[in-house]
Amino acid sequence: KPLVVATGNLGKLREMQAYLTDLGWELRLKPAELEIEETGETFSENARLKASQVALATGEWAIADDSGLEVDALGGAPGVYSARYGNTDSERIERLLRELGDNQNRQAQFACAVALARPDGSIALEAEGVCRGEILDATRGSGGFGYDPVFYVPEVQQTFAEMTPELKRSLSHRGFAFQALLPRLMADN
Ligand code: ITT
Repeated sequence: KPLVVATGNLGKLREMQAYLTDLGWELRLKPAELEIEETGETFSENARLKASQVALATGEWAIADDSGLEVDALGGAPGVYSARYGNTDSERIERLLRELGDNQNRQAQFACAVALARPDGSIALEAEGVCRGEILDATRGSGGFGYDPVFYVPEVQQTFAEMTPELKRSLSHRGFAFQALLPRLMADN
């Protein structure tokens, strides 16, 4: 059956599609004119809000992802405001590096909440995932999107932007959220 992937972010869309292929859903894009205001204070509130409203507006099942970067030395900022930290990816990265300055504590994590809504807007499933890492002081790599070039994962000695899409999927915040959601997505629907 049809499933609307409720995101306007192309980098995110590409990753979400990779998790959702071959599950028996017929994936659809969110109508571009449909903009949902993210009024929630948590990733999971915002994911539920986007999934519900897109489901209601389209009359189809919808899946949404709300995610962001939480930097320890910045008290968890930009967090749910990660998309609103600047107008472009490079503006957002510049602001992040400026705010962090020469702070020695570079610890951070990416967090992701995913929610699946029924056509009536009710939430059928949700899951969350986290990936710990460090903020570099300059960009490395050209893959991925968003803050990927400055987010370094010590275990594999690569930034998200240096990883293959497969590697990023196996250890990212979005990867863990989808790994938790997928078995239930297949079993329940
Ligand atoms: P939608 O709400 O339409 O899905 P958005 O970009 O506004 O798109 P969010 O509100 O969830 O999405 O904001 C998440 C921001 O966090 C996003 O703009 C990226 O800058 C960043 N982000 C999330 N996941 C990321 C990842 O895997 N790699 C790099 N940056 C990421």
